[in-house]
Amino acid sequence: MQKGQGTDNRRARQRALMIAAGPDQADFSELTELLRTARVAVAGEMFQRRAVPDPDRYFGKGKLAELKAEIAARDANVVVCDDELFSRQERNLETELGTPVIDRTAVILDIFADHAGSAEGKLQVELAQLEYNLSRMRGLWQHLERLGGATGGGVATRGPGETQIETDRRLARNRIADLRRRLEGAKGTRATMRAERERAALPTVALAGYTNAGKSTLLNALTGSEVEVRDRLFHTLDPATRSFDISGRAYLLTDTVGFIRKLPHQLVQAFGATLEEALGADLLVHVADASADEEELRAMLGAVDDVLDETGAGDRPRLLALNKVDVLDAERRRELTFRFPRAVQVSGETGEGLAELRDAIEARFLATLLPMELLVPYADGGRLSELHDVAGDMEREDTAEGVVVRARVPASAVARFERYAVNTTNGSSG
Ligand SMILES: Nc1nc2c(ncn2[C@@H]2O[C@H](COP(=O)(O)OP(=O)(O)OP(=O)(O)O)[C@@H](O)[C@H]2O)c(=O)[nH]1
Ligand SMILES: [Mg+2]
Repeated sequence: MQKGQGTDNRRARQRALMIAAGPDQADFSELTELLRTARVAVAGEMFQRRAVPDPDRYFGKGKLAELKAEIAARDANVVVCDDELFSRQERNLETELGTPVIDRTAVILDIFADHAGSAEGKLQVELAQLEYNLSRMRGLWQHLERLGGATGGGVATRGPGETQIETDRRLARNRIADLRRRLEGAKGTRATMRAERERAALPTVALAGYTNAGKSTLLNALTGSEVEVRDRLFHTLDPATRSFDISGRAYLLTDTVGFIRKLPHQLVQAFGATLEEALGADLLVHVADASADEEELRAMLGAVDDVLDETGAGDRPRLLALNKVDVLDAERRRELTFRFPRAVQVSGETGEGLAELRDAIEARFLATLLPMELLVPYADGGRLSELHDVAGDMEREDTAEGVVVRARVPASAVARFERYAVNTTNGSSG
């Protein structure tokens, strides 16, 4: 997965000083991980306690002088802020410090750009980066330069060329429109693939969760496949779908991009279509890293819920899988059982709890079937075998108008049979 040697050397030369401001002491561990993933060295950190960051300079005046001294003392050559900065804050900071300043969003976008594999993933990341740059009045030249990968810093830093900004903005808007059109096209292809899957009538399960929670590891453990697993953030960007069996019924399982706190909204938007597609599954398995401490676990669960809500998947039937329990002692496991009584404790690494996870997936899936009563005219008799494929066993009765059937239909297939419905009751549970 190594990029060119040049990329690594360039990144290795970047030494970041991390900054944050807010009412509570910042935890820099996640930003450290993000920078590690982006292959940027960490030279130090600085936090200022204040109710809200300064709207013009992020830090207060005095703290800025301190920061400047720290940059020199630690031999840092880039400042990375753990919040998304206004472009005004970023510009002023760069002027006062004489060092490139980037924010958390830029780092995440950079990692996504580096990890995107599929053609669609690349388009999505490019769209997100352009919108981010456009909103910060950065030039397109810089964007193109980064795509070419020839020069520039490891993570995107501002350069000269501000004078060209207007032309660039127009070019950027054209490029954005072009990317949107191409992504629409990709969406059409996916819709066709989904229609095929629906005809195949397989129930779908999607793994969602915080980055590095172990989604790909679980996908591999459940399906016996070999999706790549790495201890780095946002390793998986493109949904990977595999099939597996529970009690003789085949399911499709999809691995999705990881979430993170303060996930850049440009990315949520750009990945919206693929996420929507994956998260429209019959069941979402929310995978969480249970080896995290209590506070971190709560924050990660909340961040995932937020993104699920944002993508409109908040109301899908959901199952919580607490992963990595192999590293927990009995007491912590009991605490987790008490706090999350409906969750399954599992380890993708050791295979512990996988049987329970399969049972829970099956039980949840069966509970999402909607009981339907249909009247299928004899002329449409062919639809009955189609229904049988999706619904399994069903009761049928021949009447003068046609066949009356009572069946339990997967939510994803309801639309296909709705026009025959005579008496549908909504029996789903969440
Ligand atoms: N101890 C332990 N480690 C695990 C377990 N599952 C995954 N890991 C480790 O956690 C790290 C991340 O695993 P992945 O499966 O790549 O996580 P992911 O959720 O797919 O991550 P992204 O694709 O980056 O969002 C790897 O180093 C795994 O080896 C587990 O059950 N126990
Ligand atoms: Mg993954």
